[in-house]
Amino acid sequence: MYTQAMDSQPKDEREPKAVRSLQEVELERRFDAKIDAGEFIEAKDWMPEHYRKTLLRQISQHAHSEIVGMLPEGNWITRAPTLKRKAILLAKVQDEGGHGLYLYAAAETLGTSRDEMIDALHAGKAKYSSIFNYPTLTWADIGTIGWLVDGAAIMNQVPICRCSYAPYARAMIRICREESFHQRQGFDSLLTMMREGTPEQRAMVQDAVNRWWWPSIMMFGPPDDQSPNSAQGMRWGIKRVSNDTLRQRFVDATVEQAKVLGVTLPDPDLKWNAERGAHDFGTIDWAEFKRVIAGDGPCNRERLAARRKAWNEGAWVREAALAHARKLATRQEAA
Ligand code: BYC
Repeated sequence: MYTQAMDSQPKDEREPKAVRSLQEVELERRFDAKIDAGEFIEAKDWMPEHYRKTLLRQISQHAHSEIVGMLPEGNWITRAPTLKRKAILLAKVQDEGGHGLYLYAAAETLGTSRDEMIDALHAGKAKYSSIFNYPTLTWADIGTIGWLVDGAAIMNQVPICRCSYAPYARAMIRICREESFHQRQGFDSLLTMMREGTPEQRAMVQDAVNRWWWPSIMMFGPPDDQSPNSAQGMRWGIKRVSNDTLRQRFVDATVEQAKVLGVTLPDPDLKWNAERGAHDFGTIDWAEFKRVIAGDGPCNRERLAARRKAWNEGAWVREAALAHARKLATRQEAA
């Protein structure tokens, strides 16, 4: 019989089950028909084990990315140049914490607890976005993250609002609304520096763009022909648009925005191709991408150490909240 319990799963999530009952074949046929009809799957609906595990993999990675993503920007909250920028940055980092929570909650509907996901992150077993393993060296990095990293995130995440798994799609609708504010505040911060700043500030923006451009376009994941999860993810409507198509859309949109800002994107091969109706761009260093997602990027160790420290130091808060909830429940029972 179908179960959502983790301990009954085959070790390799890409491995199809060898023997299936007739009942399971029929359930899968109905599931496929729902997907083909563009219907949503809810948490209580039957789903193939591989669908559940694929979603869990993607949503937990996404949740961890939001939480780890708070760190590079959080480093600058105490050093924001004005009260206005500090308030904006605080709000943005808090939003990211909220996005992580929506996403952990969506992943929990698939049968894995938040504690299990967090343990996997802290043990170095769970992935999070490559982009958060790069350092934030100057204030211009904060604007650049908003412009490029949140810009890439929106490009990737808007199609996920139509993901076939309804709890994830609902979480993404809320997240995307906030991401567009994140992107605009980043662009606005850079525009202020470029238009009203000193030559040193303008050079700082260009330097930040030089460092963040290539990691930002890596965020969309490996090229389509080297993306092992894409075909099945697209078949199931988890992924709606391919890695390379999203990357191309992002490059095309960003080139125009870079002109408004007055910065140069650090790619001598970037040029309009009239035949394709899109920009050609240079070769991405996929060896660097693989190193970073394997744990050997500039800040991987620092990021995980910061998360583990925050988790350990927050233990007393979790214990106090649980004790308080237990006390309230006892009082309510007695009343
Ligand atoms: N970093 O077969 P593929 C944010 C992995 S949050 C690390 O194409 P898939 C933000 C991939 O997981 C940004 N790993 O996979 C937050 C797979 O490994 P596994 C996060 C990556 O799932 C705060 C392998 O490479 N956004 O934007 O079909 C502030 C092969 O890839 C990356 C999301 O998570 C990467 N960049 O497609 C500001 C969105 N790329 O799992 C901003 C949701 C690939 O087989 N996720 N890998 O071991 C997705 O849309 C998809 O999961 C991906 C990858 C496009 C990322």
